[in-house]
Amino acid sequence: MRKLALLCLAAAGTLLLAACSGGGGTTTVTNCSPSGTNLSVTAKSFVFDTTCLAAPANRAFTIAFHNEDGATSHNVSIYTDSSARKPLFQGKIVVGVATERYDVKALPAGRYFFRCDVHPQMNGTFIVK
Ligand SMILES: [Cu+2]
Repeated sequence: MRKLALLCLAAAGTLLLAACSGGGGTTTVTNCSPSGTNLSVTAKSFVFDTTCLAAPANRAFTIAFHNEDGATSHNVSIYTDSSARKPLFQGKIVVGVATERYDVKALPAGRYFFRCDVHPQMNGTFIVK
């Protein structure tokens, strides 16, 4: 009986550790693959629901951008890299809960960067391939 209780404690400890190192469930994904030309991303509680977006190379695509933060401005912009100096696309800023469909021109294959211009800490990898 005592042995079982100890085992359970150990298991609980491991779970707790796993939860801590996982950063509360938000993992940074830096690799993903395109599946069609209709992309979608949601901003909620000042984070995007993904840290990786992907689009097919040399084809125009759309991004359905959902802002779920009331009275808050967000957008999605794509830059050549994380310095955010050279924009490839800058999405219209969406204020409050709304959805905006962005039309993005075809991009050559590459590994780019996306972010919210209002909150640069909201960002991720943008893959075109
Ligand atoms: Cu934002």
